[in-house]
Amino acid sequence: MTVRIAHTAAVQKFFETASGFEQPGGNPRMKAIVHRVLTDTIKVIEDLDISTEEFWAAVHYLNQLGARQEAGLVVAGLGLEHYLDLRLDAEDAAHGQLGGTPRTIEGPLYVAGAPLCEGQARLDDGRDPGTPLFMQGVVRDVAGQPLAGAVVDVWHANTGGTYSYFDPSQSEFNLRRRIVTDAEGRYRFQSIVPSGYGCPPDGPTQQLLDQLGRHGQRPAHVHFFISAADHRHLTTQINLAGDQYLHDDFAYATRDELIAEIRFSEDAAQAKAHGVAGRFAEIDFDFVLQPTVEPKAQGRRERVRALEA
Ligand code: MBD
Ligand code: FE
Repeated sequence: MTVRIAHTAAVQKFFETASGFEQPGGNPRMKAIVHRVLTDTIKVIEDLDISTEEFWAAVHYLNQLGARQEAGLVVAGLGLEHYLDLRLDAEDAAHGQLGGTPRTIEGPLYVAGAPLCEGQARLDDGRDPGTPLFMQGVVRDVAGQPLAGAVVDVWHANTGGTYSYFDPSQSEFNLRRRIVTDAEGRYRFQSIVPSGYGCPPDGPTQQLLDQLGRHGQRPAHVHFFISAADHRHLTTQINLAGDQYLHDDFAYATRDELIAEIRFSEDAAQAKAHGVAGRFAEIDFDFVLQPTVEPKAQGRRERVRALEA
């Protein structure tokens, strides 16, 4: 049986002191959060009879997560980032804010400031031998009206499942663009068909997933931030139909409305019309934004992101 002291007045008082409750300075919100985390932590230690060795292994694990920049990865893998979406969905439902393309997680691999293009863009630098992909669609409001001048900020992995910037072997902003929709609300781009993502096999996230008996794979997917004046910012992704991990995503981002059909073709005339030779792929996907008058809701949520000013 584990020895219990967390509930005693002396220990409770001690963690109030450690949380700065007796100090006039500091941030009351941070004091409240730290106090709750500390008292819940010691409760976990006692309830699960955490050994001293397990405690120090956890401290070492946090150091490894930081050293490998994987804190954002492990929160996706443990479902916490998806939980934030579920919580926002519930909040929207409570406010009757329904309709539009569903949100899903941003993930840890966005880079701000990708080149801005009008109506259409080429995302790949021509160095990845992947299958050419032609994706297009319309950004609309909930009444079905096209939104001209909306920004489609798109990013995805290469055929190795890695992202430019985080993979320094790729060129700057490879597979990342911001596309402004045309007068008909239309965006289109040429890229390459991405591969699914796998957690670094030697990293701390995969190490933990191994302990849970889980894999660290995502289906092939394409990320989007969609924004337009007087509309709510949308963070979402499409996940590609047919992928073996479509309904077994380690980050739980797949939603039924976000599954995109991908058409592969070897039609020579169509390939020529696209300006490519041989096999290519096409995806059509429209986005629908909810209205808002709130300026803050029109931008992405604050988060430390690569190259964000
Ligand atoms: C990804 O590409 C991703 O989208 C998420 C959510 C986590 C890890 C890698
Ligand atoms: Fe991703």
